Amino acid sequence: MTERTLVLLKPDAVSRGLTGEIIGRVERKAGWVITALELRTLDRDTLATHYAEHVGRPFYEGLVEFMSSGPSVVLVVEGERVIEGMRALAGPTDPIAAPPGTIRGDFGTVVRENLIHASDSEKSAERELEIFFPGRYGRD
Ligand code: IDP
Ligand code: MG
Repeated sequence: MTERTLVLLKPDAVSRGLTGEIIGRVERKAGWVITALELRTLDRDTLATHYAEHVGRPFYEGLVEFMSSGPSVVLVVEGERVIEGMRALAGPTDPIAAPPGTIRGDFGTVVRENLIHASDSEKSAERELEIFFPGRYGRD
């Protein structure tokens, strides 16, 4: 089934010069298409909405500090089972537990600076696309 997902290449991926490497992996998945791509520094309000489920958790302040510390690359990716597929490409949240071959497993060490965000469900994708591109992807 063709789907659409919201992907963020986090500030560590941008500052370490890994965006080309990561975008290349997305582009090489057959049939997947990048339909939006933008360098954007995320503000606290946007992050509070995006990470609403984590507000108040012990790691939340550090997460927002990190996520607003420099530009991210905001992407929309479309294609066959792309929501599940992007999560698989990214790997589990903890980069040390993430298998080699995944983006987090290949390039990360600490949980906070794990390089990439990808929507975790159809519902999250719809919600997050509206946060980052309001009005653009409303129900057809
Ligand atoms: P996900 O990005 O794999 O969906 P979530 O649990 O939704 O993981 O957490 C969102 C982000 O918050 C993670 O990608 C990571 O950057 C950060 N994070 C999650 N748990 C921790 C933690 O225990 N310490 C520090 N940062 C964390
Ligand atoms: Mg999550």
